Amino acid sequence: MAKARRAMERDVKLVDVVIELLDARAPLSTENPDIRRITKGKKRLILLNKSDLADKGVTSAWIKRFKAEGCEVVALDARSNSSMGLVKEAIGRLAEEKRARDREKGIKERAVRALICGIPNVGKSTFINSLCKRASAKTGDKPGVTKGTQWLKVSAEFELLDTPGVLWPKFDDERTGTNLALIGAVNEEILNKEELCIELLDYLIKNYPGLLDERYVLSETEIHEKLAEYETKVTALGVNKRALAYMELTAKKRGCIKKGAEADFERAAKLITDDFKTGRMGRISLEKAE
Ligand SMILES: Nc1nc2c(ncn2[C@@H]2O[C@H](COP(=O)(O)OP(=O)(O)O)[C@@H](O)[C@H]2O)c(=O)[nH]1
Ligand SMILES: [Mg+2]
Repeated sequence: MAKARRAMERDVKLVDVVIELLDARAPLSTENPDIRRITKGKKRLILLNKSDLADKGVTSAWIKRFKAEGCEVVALDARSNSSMGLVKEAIGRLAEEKRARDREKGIKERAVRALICGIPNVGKSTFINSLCKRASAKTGDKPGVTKGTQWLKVSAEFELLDTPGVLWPKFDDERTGTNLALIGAVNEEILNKEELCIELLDYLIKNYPGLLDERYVLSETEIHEKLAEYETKVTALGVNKRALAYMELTAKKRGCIKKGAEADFERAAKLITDDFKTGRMGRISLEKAE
C-alpha cells in the first residue's frame, strides 16, 4: 500500500492532468482520500464510470457538484467508445492553461500527459482500452523521464502513463464498506451476505419506493401481511423487520426455499444483491450528491 502510494507520488510529477475513475453509483465510497491528497494542485478529470448502472438524475447532480469544485467531469460507460470524444475534449480544456503558458515562454508544444487512477475494479483497464482503441502503440522511454516509464499515445496531443495508479479504497465507516461490497469493488465474502442484503433493501425501500415490489412482483397485501407477521413475531430491537419481510417474500417468489418450506435467506440475499450489482434491478445510485 505504501509502495503504491509512493509510485503514485512519483508518477504524478510526470503528468499535467490526473484522471480519476469513480463508480457513478457511489462516488464518495470509491474516492480514495490519498489520491486526492497526492494529486493536489493538479488539474483533475473525474470520470463517473459505470454510469450505465447508476441513476441518471443522481449522476447529473454529482456532475454539478464536482464541477463546482473546479474539476472536469464526464459520466461514462468505459466499455463503449461513445464518450471518449467528451473525455478528450475535457482533457483539452484542462490542458489549455498550460499550453498557453508554454506558448508564451516559447516552449515547443508537447503532448499533454495524463495519469489514470482509481481503486481496483472501477474500470481503469477497460477505460484505457476504449480510449486507446486505435493508437495504443507504446511510445517508449522519453528523455528526462524516469527510466522505464511507458506512455500510451492516445493522439498527437495526448499521452497516457501506461500503468494506472491503484490504491485500495478506504473503509472510513460501515456505510462505505457496505457500498463497496454492493457494487463489487471489494470481495463481498468479507461481509455477511444477509446483512449486506438487509442494508441494500433498507436503502431501496427508503430511496426507490415501489422498485422492489415491481421487480419481485410483490403485492401490497402480501407486504402488509408479512410485515404484520414480523411485527408480532420479532420483538428484538434493532432488527430491520421491513427489510426482512421483503427478503422472505422475495425468497419465496424466487424459489429460494429450504427443506420444510422455509425461506432460504442466504440464497435470497445472493440473488437480490446480484440483481443490484449487475443492473438487473435497474439504474440505482447508492450515494446522492446532497
Ligand atoms: N457496466 C459497466 N461495467 C464496466 C464498466 N467499466 C468497466 N466495467 C466492468 O468492470 C469490471 C472491472 O473493470 P476493469 O477495467 O478490469 O477495472 P480495473 O481494476 O480498474 O482495471 C470488468 O468486468 C468490466 O467489464 C462500465 O462503464 N459499465
Ligand atoms: Mg486493471
